[in-house]
Amino acid sequence: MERVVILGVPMDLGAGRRGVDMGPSALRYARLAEELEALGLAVEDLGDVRVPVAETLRRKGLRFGGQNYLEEIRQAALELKERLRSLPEGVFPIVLGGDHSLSMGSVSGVAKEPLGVVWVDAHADFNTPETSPSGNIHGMPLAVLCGLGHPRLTEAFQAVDPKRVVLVGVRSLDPGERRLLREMGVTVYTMHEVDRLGVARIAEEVLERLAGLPLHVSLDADVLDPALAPGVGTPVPGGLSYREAHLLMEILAQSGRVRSLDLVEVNPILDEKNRTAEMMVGLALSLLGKRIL
Ligand code: B3U
Ligand code: MN
Ligand code: MN
Repeated sequence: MERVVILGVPMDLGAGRRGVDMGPSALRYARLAEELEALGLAVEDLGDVRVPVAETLRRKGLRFGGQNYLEEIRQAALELKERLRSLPEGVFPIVLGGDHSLSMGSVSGVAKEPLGVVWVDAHADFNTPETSPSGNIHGMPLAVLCGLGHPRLTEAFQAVDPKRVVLVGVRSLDPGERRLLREMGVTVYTMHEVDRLGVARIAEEVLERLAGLPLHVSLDADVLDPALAPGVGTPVPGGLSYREAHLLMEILAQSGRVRSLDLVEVNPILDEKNRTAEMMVGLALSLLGKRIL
């Protein structure tokens, strides 16, 4: 039986607004562990990584957001990295966020060997402190993983070859990000390609481009259409439909190469009756092999 480990990161310090720190609770409340067990998987919930409470960090003159909490975010992501490093071989970790800056820790934690990263997101999270319009660190983790950004972050978390990174579902890019993505040779499937090619073709191409590599999937709830997933901090219209998102997960699952998953950016304060968390749990199940027939 495949073993799954759940690890929460109740962190919103990288985001521009409060609330995604409650994401791990919402995903657990949406019965993630129970539903995985119903699939026949052995599930262990290891609880949460320690993250400082924003209210206790408030310092004179420093507002929430931006790069004010860079050291605190670094520390939480480092703890996540170490905990993932110490997991036994063959366990499938699911990391619950939390804002997307935690993926600096998740991807570098699972990247003991070369791996492919499938970053499913409305945004590219490829800003650096120089290109970022907001300064928010959840807009930077993929750049950091590829070696670009604040040295305090890149020295701890650089872990992937940008040629082995694929973005899917993108529809909001900052000008500097667009340039960096091109320069680094990251493959980007925007919503334009989703509409033109369809998710099935894109999923096949992703598997082909990352051929032979184990895969990490980093799933940002804001890739989904906001009508379907209103519980996110930075909604962008025109996202993936229910069927597109599930089909993408199902085809990736069929490859048998997915080794780890992040479920991030669920904001229960902005959600309606936990439907965004429930949607994310459904997608995790599809990625872990749930079939209709
Ligand atoms: N690109 C913008 C917006 C953003 C990125 N990631 C999220 N929002 N969730 C930025 O702030 O870097
Ligand atoms: Mn993101
Ligand atoms: Mn996003």
